[in-house]
Amino acid sequence: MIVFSRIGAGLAALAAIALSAAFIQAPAAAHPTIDIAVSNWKFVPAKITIPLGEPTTLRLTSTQGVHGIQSDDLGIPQTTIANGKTVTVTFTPKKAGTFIVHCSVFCGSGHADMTLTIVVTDPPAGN
Ligand SMILES: [Cu+2]
Repeated sequence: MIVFSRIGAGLAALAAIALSAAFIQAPAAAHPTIDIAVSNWKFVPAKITIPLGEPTTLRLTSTQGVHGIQSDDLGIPQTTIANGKTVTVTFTPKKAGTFIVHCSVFCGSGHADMTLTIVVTDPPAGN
């Protein structure tokens, strides 16, 4: 009987995790999400513009090869994008400017030139 009740508790915990995951996904749509296709050896689009101080979500899908992004300046943690997978990363830029983000996972001959340019714009006065 003890074993059965433990299994029951385990299932309840799993159900709770599944429910909270469903709730976490809903608000993610509230701020801008930018889709980026990743392949050998490019990010498409190669340049994006985002507002200063606003949470931004990048949804990166690799259609070829394993790649990554990471930026200390922008607060993007090391994020690996496996072949055929989609990963999302959310960050809030704290500095305006143009940031060249290199692919952060060695991916072959085009790796050194594989960059994503992120332009962070200060919102116009009055906004
Ligand atoms: Cu690379």
